[in-house]
Amino acid sequence: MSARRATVFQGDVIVPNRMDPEAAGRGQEDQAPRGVPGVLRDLPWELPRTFLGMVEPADSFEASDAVLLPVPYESTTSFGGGTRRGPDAIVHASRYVEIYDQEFGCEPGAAYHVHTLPALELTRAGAGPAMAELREAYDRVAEACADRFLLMLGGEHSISSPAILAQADRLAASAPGERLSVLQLDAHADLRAEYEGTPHSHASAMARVLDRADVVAVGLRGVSREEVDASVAAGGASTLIWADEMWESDAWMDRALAALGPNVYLTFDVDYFDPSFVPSTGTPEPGGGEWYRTLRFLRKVFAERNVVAADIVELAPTPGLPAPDFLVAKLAYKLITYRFQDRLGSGVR
Ligand SMILES: [Mn+2]
Repeated sequence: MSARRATVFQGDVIVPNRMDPEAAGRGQEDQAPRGVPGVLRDLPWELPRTFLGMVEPADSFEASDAVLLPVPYESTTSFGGGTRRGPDAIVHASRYVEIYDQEFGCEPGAAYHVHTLPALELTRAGAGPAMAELREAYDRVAEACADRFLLMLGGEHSISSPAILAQADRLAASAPGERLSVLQLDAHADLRAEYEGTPHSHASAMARVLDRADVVAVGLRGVSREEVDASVAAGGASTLIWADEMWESDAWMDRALAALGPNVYLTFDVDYFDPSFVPSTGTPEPGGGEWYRTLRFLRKVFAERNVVAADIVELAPTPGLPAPDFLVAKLAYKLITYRFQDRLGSGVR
């Protein structure tokens, strides 16, 4: 797997470095984009529409260490819409993320292979049928993935519940008695019993899983009284870590880690970030997480726990504003890198 090199990212206009002999489609035997005959392989083709713009071999899924599942589902977003376009924006922006990572002093994208699945188009017959359809699809994808790292890209946060319940069932089948922990990075608790008449709302995503998994929510700052009551009633199954306590010290990191069991599902709602970092989301709340401290925490979580699967949800791309898309693409790259950090060097720069 060879990594692609420097690219230029200029507002909405994206200019791959066409002079780079290592860029995809630049005449190397194994670098022709899929479907392009050998005699045309040295034309200046765009980067493949895959995560990180990597050329996918014919046996891409079998050869993969991580699998991306785009689920552009949107129906219950309450304030601003547009999460339907999230997965596409993430994959698109990821093609221009620098492969070299100074945190590890290497090119992690060359140490593992990521397979990008096509997007799942869920039924529009209503939230209930759509979530049932997702559960069935997710079960089959997770089964096919076996121990590959499955990262789902949303879409709105309601898609997390079927995925979490599927992973809770998989854990229970392989390790009877083990309870899954959910690490939720989010401005919102999503613990409403139902919202706007449906129990399948993005605002109820975690209420759906509380009786099957412990939920540790980090970065909260837009929470209702009812949700605080639901958390108290859930006892040890629900841990709330407020955004304002995260500003005071890093003690919250240990508190969050201590509340997580050995097997963790990570659900990352991008409204966790301060809107100065990610304004492109349906329900932006001031006072959220920032980049480096969040990465430090995530690296610890992946080092100290078995992260069985993850999702990134609620990116609603803003036309003409590529920075949030780029941030979330880089976040996805970081998550996969942290998952495989054991394979990488000592991190010497
Ligand atoms: Mn949220």
